[in-house]
Amino acid sequence: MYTLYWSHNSASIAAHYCLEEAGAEYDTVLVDMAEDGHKKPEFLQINPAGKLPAMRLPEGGIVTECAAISLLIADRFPQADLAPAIDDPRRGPFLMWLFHLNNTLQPAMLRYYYPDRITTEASGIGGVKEKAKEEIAMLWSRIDAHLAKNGPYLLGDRFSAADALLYMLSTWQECCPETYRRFPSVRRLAEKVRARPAIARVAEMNEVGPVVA
Ligand SMILES: N[C@@H](CCC(=O)N[C@@H](CS)C(=O)NCC(=O)O)C(=O)O
Repeated sequence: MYTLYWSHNSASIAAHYCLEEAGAEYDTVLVDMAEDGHKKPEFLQINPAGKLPAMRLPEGGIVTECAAISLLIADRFPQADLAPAIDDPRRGPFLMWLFHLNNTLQPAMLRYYYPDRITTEASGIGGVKEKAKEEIAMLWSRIDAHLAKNGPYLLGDRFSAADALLYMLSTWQECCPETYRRFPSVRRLAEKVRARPAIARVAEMNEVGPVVA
């Protein structure tokens, strides 16, 4: 049995989407970020970084990082078709998008949400947030152009775990107001992903509403 440590609408949701899509046997432990559950000693024993998500494996041991968990689940449940196989020509683009989203877009978002980690100057906070917003919009516009040309999914007509991650990020809109109105191909992908029954179940549990412009 897998155990996912999660909090509403945090980065745990991408991992959660994959577990549910895969039909994996798993249970969940709510680590309520609104109550600083991720900074409590019980959780720090699970992930000393104090971040979500974390997942306990059936064989023991913990994996953190939402993209790593997504890829692990995709690899362990190949019948769910969450990732192209290792020798599939789309494997490279799949990894590229998964890493790009987790390693470039998501950190820009984290700079917006945690600006005090970027500067020691209180007066610099506003500038850090503005710069992060600019970068996020630029990254969405590149992704949108790719999807307009090659979509509806990141890999064309094939859904993958990278789309689930993209969908999660597209719902974090305080850092990019009106993402769906500004980036219609991102919106099209989000609508298709949100319509998947497994994704809808997890989205509802996380209180993520339907896609609206
Ligand atoms: N690179 C990590 C980032 C995880 C992360 O920053 N999660 C946020 C929630 S969305 C968190 O736990 N923040 C608490 C903190 O950084 O103190 C991942 O992709 O899983």
